[in-house]
Amino acid sequence: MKFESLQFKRQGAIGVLLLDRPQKRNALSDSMVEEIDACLGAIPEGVRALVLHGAGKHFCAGLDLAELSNRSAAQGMLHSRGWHRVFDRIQFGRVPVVAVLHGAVVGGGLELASTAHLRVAEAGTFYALPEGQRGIFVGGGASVRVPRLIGAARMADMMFTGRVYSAEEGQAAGLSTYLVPAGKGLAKGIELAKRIAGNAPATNFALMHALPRIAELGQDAGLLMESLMAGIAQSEPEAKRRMKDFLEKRAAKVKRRG
Ligand code: 1HE
Repeated sequence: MKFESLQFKRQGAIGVLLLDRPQKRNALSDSMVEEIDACLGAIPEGVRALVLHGAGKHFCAGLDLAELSNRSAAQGMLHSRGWHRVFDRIQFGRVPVVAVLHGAVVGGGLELASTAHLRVAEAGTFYALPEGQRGIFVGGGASVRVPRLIGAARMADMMFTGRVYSAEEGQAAGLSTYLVPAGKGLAKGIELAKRIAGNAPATNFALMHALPRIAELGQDAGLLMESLMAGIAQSEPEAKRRMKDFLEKRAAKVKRRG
């Protein structure tokens, strides 16, 4: 796959997608968002997990502000809906995505990061939603996805005051679930993606497509949907094989850490 502002590389069952516009801090131009869409549509069949990271000093500086210029309200709404479509395709696509974050993860960059299923942050990562200071509002799904990670109150604080979260604060608040030393993010992301790629497909499907929906449901409907998903997953031959492997002492036990 050949792109202007992205690079896609395959490493066996893992795809590695690099935002590759470092001279503009990987700011998301319209063409770059279109390329992300095209890349998602062309993920090779055997790829079972994706790592998303950024070239240069930062993960992503958000919307390309040079393209914001003279949009009408209607054009702005359509533009935002375009991001929603592509970002939904990441969150509810075929393969789980691990985002590896470093440097700035700001504005649309945080919106992009929050579509991923796991976030690994390097020391030195910082998070902000400067839309508040730029006189605009988020438009790439942040008001839906970011409160689910850190709560609406923290997101509102970021936008009201321009508050910047450090890597450590982001980890404590829930923006990332892994915090690693600077320069170690990609290796950690690939390690996690390999682990994810080794899961049964039905389990990954349930985690990507059922869990976030169940989490939004009331108890009755949520529990019913859980039962449906559980019944489907456990009836897969892959699940039966894995259970048999454990019972016949061929599978690893859960081990205490350290
Ligand atoms: C950009 C952008 C951009 C950098 N659009 N060109 N996002 C923001 O408000 C964040 C704006 N960016 C920054 O605060 C800083 O650039 C960074 C903290 C990300 C990086 O700082 P630094 O010192 O490494 O780089 P720089 O010198 O500021 O930028 C290098 C070049 O990238 C420079 O261009 P040049 O031609 O002068 O070399 C910058 O203009 C350019 N650049 N960020 C366009 N974002 C769907 S709604 C989503 C709404 C949003 O995302 S709003 C938040 C936008």
